[in-house]
Amino acid sequence: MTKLCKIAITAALVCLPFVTCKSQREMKTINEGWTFLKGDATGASDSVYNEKGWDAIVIPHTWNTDAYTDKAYYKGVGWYRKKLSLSKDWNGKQIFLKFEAASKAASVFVNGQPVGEHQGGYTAFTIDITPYCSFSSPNVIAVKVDNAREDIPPISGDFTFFGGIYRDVWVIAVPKQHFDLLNHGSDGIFIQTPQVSAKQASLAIKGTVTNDAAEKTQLEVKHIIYAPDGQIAQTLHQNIRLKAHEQVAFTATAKPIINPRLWSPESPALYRVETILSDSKTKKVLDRISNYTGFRWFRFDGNEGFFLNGKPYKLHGICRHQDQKPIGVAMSDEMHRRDMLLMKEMGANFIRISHYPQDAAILEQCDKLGMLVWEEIPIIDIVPDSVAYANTCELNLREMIRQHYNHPAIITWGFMNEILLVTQRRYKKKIQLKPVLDRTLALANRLEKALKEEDPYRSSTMAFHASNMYNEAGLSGITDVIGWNLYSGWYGGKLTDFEKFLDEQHAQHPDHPIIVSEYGAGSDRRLHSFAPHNFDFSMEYQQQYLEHYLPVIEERPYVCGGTHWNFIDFSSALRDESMPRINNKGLVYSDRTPKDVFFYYQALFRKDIPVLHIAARDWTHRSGIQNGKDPVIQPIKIYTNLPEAELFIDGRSLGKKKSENYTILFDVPFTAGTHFLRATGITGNDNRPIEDGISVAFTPVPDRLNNENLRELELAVNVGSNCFFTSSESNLTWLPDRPYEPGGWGYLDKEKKSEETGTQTQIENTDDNPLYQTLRTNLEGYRFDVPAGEYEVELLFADIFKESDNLPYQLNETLPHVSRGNVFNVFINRHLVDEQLSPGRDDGCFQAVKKRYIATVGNEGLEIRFEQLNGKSFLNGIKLRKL
Ligand code: GCB
Ligand code: CA
Repeated sequence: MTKLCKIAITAALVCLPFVTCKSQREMKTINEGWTFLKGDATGASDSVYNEKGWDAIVIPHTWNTDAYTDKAYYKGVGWYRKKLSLSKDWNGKQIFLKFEAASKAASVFVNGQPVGEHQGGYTAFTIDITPYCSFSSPNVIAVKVDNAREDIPPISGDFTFFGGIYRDVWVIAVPKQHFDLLNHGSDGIFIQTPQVSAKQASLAIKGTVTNDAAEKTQLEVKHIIYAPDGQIAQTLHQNIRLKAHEQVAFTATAKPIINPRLWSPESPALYRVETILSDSKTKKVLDRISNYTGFRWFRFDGNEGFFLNGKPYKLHGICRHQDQKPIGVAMSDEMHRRDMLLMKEMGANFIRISHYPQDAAILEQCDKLGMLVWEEIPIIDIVPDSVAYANTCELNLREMIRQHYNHPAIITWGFMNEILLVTQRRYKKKIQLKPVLDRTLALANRLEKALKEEDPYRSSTMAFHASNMYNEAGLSGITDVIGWNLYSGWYGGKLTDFEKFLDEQHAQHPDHPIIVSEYGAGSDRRLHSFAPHNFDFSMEYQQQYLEHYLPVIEERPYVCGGTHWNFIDFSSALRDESMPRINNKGLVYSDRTPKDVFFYYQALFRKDIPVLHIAARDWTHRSGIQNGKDPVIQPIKIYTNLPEAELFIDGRSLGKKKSENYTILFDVPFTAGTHFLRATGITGNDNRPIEDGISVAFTPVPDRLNNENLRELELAVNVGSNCFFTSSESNLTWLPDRPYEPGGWGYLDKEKKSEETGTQTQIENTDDNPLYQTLRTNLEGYRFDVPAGEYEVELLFADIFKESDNLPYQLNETLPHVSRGNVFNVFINRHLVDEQLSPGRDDGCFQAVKKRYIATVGNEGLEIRFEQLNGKSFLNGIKLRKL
């Protein structure tokens, strides 16, 4: 629901019980009863057209749920049609259609006539359709939408450019005299609060009145300012004369509001401004708009950080994309609101609405919940050599600002994200780079100017990647605030390079206010490690990474704050990695279930509630290698903002421990079976006991294999990886790889020639990507000291050795898979079981290949050996089962 809908409700309430609302603005959603065709079709805009083969759909709708499976998701044209009957009472009124978003471009037809066009997939647009309407028969609305346009941002980026009409569609009827509805998709009323202090606040209301009638008219504009408690604080009047078909702008300035209730994340007090248009003579109300506003002041400081209402504030932020698997961006307002509630619950006070303007429901929630906002338009990676593109950028920027102008939550507007990333990759030579830098700088300056023209009262922000070229090129001097997207310890470098970079930047440009506008690490619930490292996608590495980053941001006064990348696991069709098509840096999974690390943030961000969370939800079905009958010791982490906590397993205390950096680690002894973990603590303020509990199932894997423990065992090893991998298809856990020791099992590497390696490229033919993406090369073999008997041996292969660029995200189509000809013989206990095996040659590179062999074993144990014939030998996984 948008703010506009509330107006309709208010109007209805005010008019009860007289039921004479006719004269006022009426609006309703028209999301139902549409038909859709993926593709272009001649005649689809006509009023008479055979819709055979079209799908019946409702809005919100996207045609790109294919982006969760196909890298080459559909980009092109889609058509929507709907029959719309208009009430006879509306005859004589002005009729508008409002689309909250159609991605990327839309052409709208009413009864076969073109009525309007829009460029930009993330901003709303409104069209006056009055001259084309019929009040006696249904009107045919046809909309052609196109998400392939390259003259409209975004044209590059690590997310899916979903196509479709994916936000609400409204029909609006107003009397001939009304507030301007055609101002860049805004509601035409702009509220400013240029000067605010604890003592007093100024408030001005700007707008435009339109007379669509053929007669002159005399009107009155009244503004009623309601305090947060609902009491009228002030009423302002203005008289306006309009000639036939005239538009007149107005400004109303309120008397200073004394001792205003301030808006803040802790106390988001909202004032409401009702703007009413009525006929001076008859006093009949013609139009009415209601807007929330709030009083706050803020500043970004290069040395001291961010201040709100005079107080220093760390911006505890997150970035948010707008999709949810499997429905894509066709999300309901309730779903958007749920996300905001979750972020608030986590304790965030800031959101970077990235990389594009989002649903009105989001902004409305930001105001109400007290979430400061940076909102931006999607100019990403590179500026193309296109005048049309630059023009659309400016249009979309102005639209965003006008549409969301009245939200007190918004403190800064943004444009451009990592705009030199692809620029640098594509143009290596200075002579090639120069024209691109020139046009990037020109566009940035143009947008900054437009931004300040639109809104002199808010800041501007750009987000950069870790390159000094932004300083050298002069880009960092343009906006008020600089965002650094920093991934040291993820895409490369060490974790500590993060603070090094920040401190260097600050020393170089102490006057630049800095936000850490992105930082994050991928995580996949199927992967766990006690020795995590970057790019292993283990839940544990993400935790380790964030546990390093967050204190760095907290402890540096000059850092205004950070916006974690990303709140959700989101759709990025071009991305491969452990979960192809998904960027899994979320603090919550796609379905919004929090990851354990969510509670690290909550523990750190929230001072108002006790947080005590056993961080084992991401891994409730564990396994580990057991020596004899000894319990298996595994670390269990607690996230808490309490000074200390106690952990129990099956009622037995493991002691009390103090927290450090909002975490406590316990060594927990696990034996086979399901165990109950319980954590307890005492809150500091009121001495209240609190607790958390969770069941963990544990399946030990024997270190020494014998007839007894092999009976039910499926011994599976994730070769070449430090990670446990649990297949979501079979639930089987593949253990981290290890070297052979006499009496046990592991890989053979007498000459120390073998290497762990891996790829981020998707492996075809499997859902178990991470298992195949990690491997060991040049290994001699694998050995299991098993008793005599018959065994099934399974070997997993995927040849990953082809020319490939290891970009963080692939921006071009994948290169052809060229096998370099890795050929080897495979022996089991000296029997040649596979001669000249070459998974790459036979099945193609990046293909999962699974080979099973039956082996009869005597007293010598079981040994698999590889003999390299050409290139290298490799193994991605191994599994053993006694028959
Ligand atoms: C970035 C981009 C963002 C990506 C993110 C990532 O720097 O701004 O769009 O999704 O990194 O996960 O790589
Ligand atoms: Ca592996």
